[in-house]
Amino acid sequence: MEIDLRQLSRTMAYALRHQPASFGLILDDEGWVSVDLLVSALRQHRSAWQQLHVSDIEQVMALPGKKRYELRAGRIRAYYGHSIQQRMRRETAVPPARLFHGTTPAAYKQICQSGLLPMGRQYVHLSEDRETALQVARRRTSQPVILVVAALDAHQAGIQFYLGNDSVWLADTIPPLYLTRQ
Ligand code: HQG
Repeated sequence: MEIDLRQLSRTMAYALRHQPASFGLILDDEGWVSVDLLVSALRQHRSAWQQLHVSDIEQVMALPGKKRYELRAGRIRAYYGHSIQQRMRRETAVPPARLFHGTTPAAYKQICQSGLLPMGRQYVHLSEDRETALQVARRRTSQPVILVVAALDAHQAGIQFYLGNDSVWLADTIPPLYLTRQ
């Protein structure tokens, strides 16, 4: 049976970002898990996936668009997006001068008060370019609000930034002082 790769990608996100325990998986402190164990868990998850193979996961990873998963030396992890309680350790890095965050008008009002918070995830998610931030915001609103983050200034003031993937950065809470609406 043909495997729906988008559905597979969504389920991989549940297993690798949100609910590993419900797939019988334990992530290490950087989010890695054996890809063979993930394949076994996914085979049991859906009857249409009984023949699932690691090549299907590789096809998900080769889909155009966001790079969500990293597969290396027999292990796989999500680059970003985690919501499980166990905090995933990410590599810290010096950010570029400016990063972007796309949000909704309602969230923006809150953000002006309390800054950018991780909310349901472990880290604040930032984009390298404005266009990506716009797409992130459009998931939730037809009236995107784009914030420019003075990332290097924030970093120099002691706020940690972490590598996500090539275009997504992760950070701890960012106070309003470093945010400008564009
Ligand atoms: C907002 C997707 C109220 C924040 C995307 C956002 C991204 C506040 C929402 C990745 C707030 C959290 C992450 C505050 C922030 N008060 N609201 N103080 N601070 N917010 O989904 O950045 O498709 O957890 O603006 O492309 O939207 O899943 O974060 O609107 O890269 O791979 O709270 O998820 O990638 O929402 O998206 P999210 P996000 P995937």
